[in-house]
Amino acid sequence: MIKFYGTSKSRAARSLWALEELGLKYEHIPTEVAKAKSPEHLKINPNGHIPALDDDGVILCESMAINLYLAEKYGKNSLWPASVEDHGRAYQWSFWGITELEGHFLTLLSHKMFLPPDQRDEKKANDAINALKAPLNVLDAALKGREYLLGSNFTIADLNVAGVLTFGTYVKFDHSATPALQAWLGKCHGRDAYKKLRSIA
Ligand SMILES: N[C@@H](CCC(=O)N[C@@H](CS)C(=O)NCC(=O)O)C(=O)O
Repeated sequence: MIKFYGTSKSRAARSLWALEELGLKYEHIPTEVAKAKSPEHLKINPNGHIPALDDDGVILCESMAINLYLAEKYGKNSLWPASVEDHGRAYQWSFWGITELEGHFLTLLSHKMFLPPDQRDEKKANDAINALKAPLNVLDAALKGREYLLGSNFTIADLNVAGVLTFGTYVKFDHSATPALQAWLGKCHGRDAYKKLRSIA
């Protein structure tokens, strides 16, 4: 039995997306960000964060690790690529998403919507937008002339990177300067499993 902890209004969204893509049955415990450090949740993830997964006693934290695990275990004919070389590329893009993009998006969101208005700094928001230009151009170049990051199929590499780019949707991030990225992101976010997240706590 799979138990999943975390809400769709957090980084847990990307793992809920993976669970939905894979069509897995799971018990959803919608632990909110504010409850991530509760004594009950610390027993599941001692770091005090969401998401967390309990797959029949295999307890994992870290959204990217959860997704790569789920894809490899349950997605051999769907999200998980066939070759070892493409496993390497899936790891690369997943880690790239959280190291090259995520921090800048969080800074942007903090100064556009999370912080109380009097603590928001427009310059920090603009610096984050500028810092995102180089990695987003890298992604755009990688997507030119191909449907998805690893070729013609949507895989966990796409889900993990598009999952990080979900942050941008909160502030209607303008991707028009990177058309290949924009077209690819539209396809990823147009998937039924992604759209289902709206109806999940
Ligand atoms: N690297 C972790 C980050 C997890 C994380 O920081 N989650 C936030 C919610 S988006 C959280 O639990 N915050 C609550 C807290 O730190 O108290 C992952 O990707 O799973």
